[in-house]
This record gives sequence, structure tokens and C-alpha cells, in this order.
Amino acid sequence: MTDISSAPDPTSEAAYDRRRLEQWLSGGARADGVTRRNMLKLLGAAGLVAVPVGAAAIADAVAAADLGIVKPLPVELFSVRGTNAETKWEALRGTGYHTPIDRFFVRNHTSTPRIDEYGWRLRVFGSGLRGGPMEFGYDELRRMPSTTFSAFIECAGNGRSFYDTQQGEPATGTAWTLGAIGMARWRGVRLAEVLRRAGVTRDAVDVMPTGLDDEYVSGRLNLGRVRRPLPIAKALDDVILAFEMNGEPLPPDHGYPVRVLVPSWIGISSIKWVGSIEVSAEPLYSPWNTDFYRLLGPAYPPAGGPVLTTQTVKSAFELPWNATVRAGDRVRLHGRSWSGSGRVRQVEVSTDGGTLWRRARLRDIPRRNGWVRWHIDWRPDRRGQVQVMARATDSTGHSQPEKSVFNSQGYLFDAVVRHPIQVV
Ligand SMILES: Nc1nc2c(c(=O)[nH]1)N[C@H]1C(S)=C(S)[C@@H](COP(=O)(O)O)O[C@H]1N2
Ligand SMILES: [Mo]
Repeated sequence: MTDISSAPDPTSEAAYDRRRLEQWLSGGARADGVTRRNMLKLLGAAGLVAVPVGAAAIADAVAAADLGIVKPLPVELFSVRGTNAETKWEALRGTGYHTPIDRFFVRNHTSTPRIDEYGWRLRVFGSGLRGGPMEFGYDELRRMPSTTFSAFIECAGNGRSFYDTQQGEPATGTAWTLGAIGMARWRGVRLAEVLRRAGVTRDAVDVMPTGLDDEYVSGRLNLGRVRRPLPIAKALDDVILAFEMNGEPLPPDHGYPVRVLVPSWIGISSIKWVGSIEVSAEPLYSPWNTDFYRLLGPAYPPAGGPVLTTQTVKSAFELPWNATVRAGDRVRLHGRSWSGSGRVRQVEVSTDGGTLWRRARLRDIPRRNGWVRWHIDWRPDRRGQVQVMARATDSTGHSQPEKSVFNSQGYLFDAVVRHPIQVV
């Protein structure tokens, strides 16, 4: 068995990943349900074949015909993209700190399953436990000590379409603009507590939650149920099994009855409709940490860059694309900025395409795992199109660059977005 008692800091993505990759290549890690050959093939395909976003959009339009989302998706609130629904930023104008559930984005690999809480059980098993498998029922979980906090969930591909439209480098995957993020107040049980009751040992290295939604078929490969391992240190740190969102039982589309919630990590970590959790004394793999959610492309090694964990810094205006304002009017521009690596410290806005930057006024106390609402006043004087831009900096010094380093699957876009406005 591989000794990782000297494991690197779990928050050091690069170190964690390098180790896992080495273990996998040397056969020391298990890739559940995926043969080594398929995984290599997938890695290769993901790195070399870039399907333009245009083609993906056509496929999305076809798939939208049998969209498996339960809640209504009115056009004022959402843009439908394949099996997913993106929040429209203008629909957040006037809403509070938390994204109302009626406009919270949905990212489904297949479709929302209808699960009955009475029949639901969470099965915890694996070589990292002292004893055999253990099961938890819904009421049992709800009776355990709970914790409540606010955190955003953001898809790793949020902003992906800007690789194409702003940088001329199309990436594969859902062509999100900036609306694949939502902020909610979550209530649940600490995963650490569940693992403790299940008898987790010091040998445990990875924890893999699996969803109860349908198996995911990509191309001709059945990749099995949606699942992605977490390093044990993160699992024992701030991860919860959430059963409430904004004070209500989790809605079906967001993981009812129980989902994993991994603050500040890419959305795929937060497995919805969780049905089982494997606790393993050996490193685990799934397609979601090998061929997906890694950085692949010209700037990265052939086997792929780091396994993705924390989100990047981003900003968005609560405005429609091509919003119209009147020349000479005083306009208050509202927006929000967030980061997975620290609190947002500062937001600057340019209303002249990036020459002059002014500091926006922050309306929230910057918090970890949260966004900050801000505004800035502006009096446009000339008619025509302008591009407004917002740039945030977080407490670790991460700021938004002019250009994001391209990766073929379009993850972690972090560049300043040029938002067009028509001054009339
Ligand atoms: N079981 C399961 N969990 C899942 C997914 C999924 O398709 N199935 N999608 C993941 C992805 S890619 C994201 S971005 C988030 C989205 O969460 P939301 O739909 O509640 O906004 O859920 C994650 N958890
Ligand atoms: Mo995602």
C-alpha cells in the first residue's frame, strides 16, 4: 500500500496531483470503472481534439428538447445550454447576497433524478474504514449535529465561451458565459463527522462520493455514475453533506435529498444526489479527475496539468449583454466578484475599454467562499458601443489578467471580461 502519511498539503494542487499521476502511471492507483487504455485514450482525445464551441452549441440545442431539469426555466432567468441552465446575470439585479433558488444555475450531466427521501440511504464503504460498510438514513443525518454557512458553487467551465469570443481560442464543452455560479446558504452535516462514525482510519487517502443520477455516456463510452475523489484532508476539513439550501430542503435539481458541498472547489466536487461514499486506503481515480477537470493543451504537459481544485477570480456585471444606457445619464453599474482562493480585496472598473480604472464600492464584507457585491457610478458622454470591464483582486494577491492561459476544455477562465454596452 502506498504510504501518504507524509502527504503534501492537500491545498497544494500541484503536489497532490503530481503524486496521484505518478501513482496512477505506476499502477498504484485505482481507476474505478475505467480501463487504463480508455483513460489514456480519453486523455489523448481531450488534449488533442478541440471541437469548436459552435458544434457543441448545436448539440446543446438538440439535447435541450428533452431537458431533464425539474424547476421552470423562464427566459428572463436562464439560458438553456444542453442539459444545463445558466443564470442570467441581469436576473441577479436587486436580489440579495444569496442566489434565489428560482435562478440558481443547474449543471446536470444527464438529468435530475426523482429520489424519495424515505428510501434513500447513504452507503459508506471501502478499505479506509475500520469495519464493513455502514449506512445512514435521511432522518438519521438530519438528527446529527449540523452546521450552516454560505458558499458559492461554480462550474469549472464558467466563462468558457470567452476563450472563443474574446481570445479566439474555442474550447470543448458547454459554452457558459459567466452565469454558472450561484451563492447559497447551506445546512448539513460535516463529512468528517459521518466518516468518523463510519470508522475512518489513518490509512484513508481518498474519499469518493458517487451520485444517484444516471450513468454518463460520452461518445460511445459509458463512464458510469458521476463521481470524483477528494483527498482525505479536504474531506475532513470543511466539506459537508448538505440537505438544506437557503433555508429549504434541497430542491431536486440541486441534489435532493443530500449533496456534497465542497466550498471554493470546482462545482464537480460537490456531488449531487449522493448515494455512496468510498473511503479508500489507495488513491482513487474516475474520469472526472483524469480526462475531465484537468488542464490540457499546448501550455500543459501531455498527460495533463494539475487536477483542478479551487476556483479562480472572476467578476460580472448585473447587466444584460449589450445593455442600453443613455448618454448624459448618471448610471450606477452593479456587479459581483468572487474567488476560490481568498476573500475579494478590491474591485476596479473601467468604462473606457481598459485605459482608466476606478475602484468600485464594495457592499459586502469580503468573506471566504463568498462573493462581494459592488457598484460604481458612471456618466457615459459619447454615443456608441463601449466595453465595461471589472477586475478583482483577492487577499492572496490573485488578480484577473487581460488574457487567460488557454486549455482545450476551457476550464478556469479568469481574464477580465469585456462587457459591451450601447450608449444611445
Ligand atoms: N451527481 C451529480 N453531481 C453533480 C453533477 C452531476 O451531473 N451529477 N454536476 C456537477 C457539476 S459539473 C457542477 S458545476 C455542480 C452544479 O451544481 P448545481 O446544479 O446545483 O448548480 O454539480 C456537480 N455535481
Ligand atoms: Mo461543473
